[in-house]
Amino acid sequence: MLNNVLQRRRRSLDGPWHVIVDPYEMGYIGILGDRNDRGFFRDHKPRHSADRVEYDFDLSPTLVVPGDWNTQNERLMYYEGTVWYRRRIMVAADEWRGDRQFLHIGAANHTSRVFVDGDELATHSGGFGPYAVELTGRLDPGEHSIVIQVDNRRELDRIPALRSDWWNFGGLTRSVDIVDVPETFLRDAWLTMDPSGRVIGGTTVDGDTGESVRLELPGLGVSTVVNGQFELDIDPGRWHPGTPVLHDVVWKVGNDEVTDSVGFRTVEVDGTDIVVNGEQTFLRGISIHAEAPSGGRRAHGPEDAETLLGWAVDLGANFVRLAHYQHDEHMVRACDRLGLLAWAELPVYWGIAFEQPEVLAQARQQLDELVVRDRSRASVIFWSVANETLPSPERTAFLTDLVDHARALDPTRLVSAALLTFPTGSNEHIIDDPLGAAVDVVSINQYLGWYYGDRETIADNTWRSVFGKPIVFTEMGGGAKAGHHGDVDEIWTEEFQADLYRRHIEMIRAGRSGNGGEIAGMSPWILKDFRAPVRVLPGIQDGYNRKGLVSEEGERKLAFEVLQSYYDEFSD
Ligand code: GCB
Repeated sequence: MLNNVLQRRRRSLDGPWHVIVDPYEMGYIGILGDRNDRGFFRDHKPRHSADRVEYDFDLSPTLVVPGDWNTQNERLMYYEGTVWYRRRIMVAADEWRGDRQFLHIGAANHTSRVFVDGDELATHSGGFGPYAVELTGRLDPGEHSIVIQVDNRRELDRIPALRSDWWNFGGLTRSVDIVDVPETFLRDAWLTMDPSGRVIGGTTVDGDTGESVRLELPGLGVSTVVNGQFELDIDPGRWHPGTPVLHDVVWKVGNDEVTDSVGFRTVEVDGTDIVVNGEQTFLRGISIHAEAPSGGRRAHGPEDAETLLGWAVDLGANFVRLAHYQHDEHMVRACDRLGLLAWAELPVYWGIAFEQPEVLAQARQQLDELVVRDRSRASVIFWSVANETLPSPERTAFLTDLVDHARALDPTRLVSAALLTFPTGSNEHIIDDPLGAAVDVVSINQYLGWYYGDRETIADNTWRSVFGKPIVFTEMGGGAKAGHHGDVDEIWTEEFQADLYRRHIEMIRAGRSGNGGEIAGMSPWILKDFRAPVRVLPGIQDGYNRKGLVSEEGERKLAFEVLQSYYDEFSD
């Protein structure tokens, strides 16, 4: 674990890497089982005319990092397996200012192994979490080989598992850097506000743990020594959705210094209300996948984040659901700047092997990485541990464990999971999924008028839970192909989708918390059309889930305006 990486001195390894596609994984075991000679991670190449080396990174094609491999090479669009990435770096005599270096990988989907100069150093599971590998002592002046094996196979015991309604983009999908730090440095340093308005924080020092940590918030006149978990006696102005206030923060230990920009707000639940900074706040949201504003590739970096979230701001949203996995750190940092509340989620999605303890360990590890990376972000108000999981004793025990784990890591935020709902044959819906007892907010995905139920009578539906907690519709909606116009009854037209939104909004208006109901927010499905191999209808879907309010190239559909005019009714 190494957080605040974007604020640190680092050498970027972004750009082209040579790659070898290896569906049979021979590069790991060696063609004769002689991995130490012939494994690709050795980064050899034929050096003379009789040399028996059967691979050569230098002559192999390149892929750009960060980026998925699927959209960079047509032949890899559907590829699921191993790709070997190789980058050679020249280290100058005066390259490093610090004593220690770490290779930091923003995300590698799904399982990856790191090799430096032929030595295997680390394995990491989980396609959306960051990790760091210490390279201290390995990067002396001269040339070095960095090889990363990335494998995106879908497996029953992975998270996510075998099926999902999004593209299984493989590769080094986020930035790769070498982070340069002093002998003693801050692995982790965070600040946040708890529901009672206390500013709390924590630090983890690596190196000389006897060194004291200084925390400065110059704008608030704070300069103090802190250690481990602490509380600050200050009353900062509040970060609020729509009016975000961020404070400069400086952390120092020994020769290490790292900066941050942090906002403070409270979030809690009061009966069926969600309360932010003491104000009942209806979540006017939209769900977002990590797919770029254009080109149908995996999103990464600050520009993609600004564009996607800019659309959410135009929509009048105060909330975004970052579905269905951990998004890029740039997304939550942009939410902080733009004043958007955010829901952060783990890819515990359809068909997880809940009975396997190793799978639970993997989920906990992904949760650790997410919380450690993002717990200073005022925008993030939810940790979501799952999406659409079929109730069973094993599933509820597994997810309750994760809920408890999230609270133990961070007691200041709300914990939830997007629950499945089923057609009931009636307009009255009572949510009694046992997981509702464990979470703070009962979040549900429902597709009235799309997968089931009568479109004309959507507005007559009522929603309650047996838990007396806020209900948030984490999904609702339906598909339309941008530019496809027709009658409201004609499926896939923009008119049909817009009508669906109008009717859902009518239902939500009547069922809102504070208005006789329990609905405290919504994040319809979804901002933008996104790639999904299960969406095969020719001429309409062509490999895209069409429930976006904008097309895969950003053209707005009619439903965008429908939702926008509802969100415009809110005065804040
Ligand atoms: C869902 C899933 C989401 C799908 C969506 C759909 O319930 O949570 O991942 O993409 O429905 O379009 O069916």
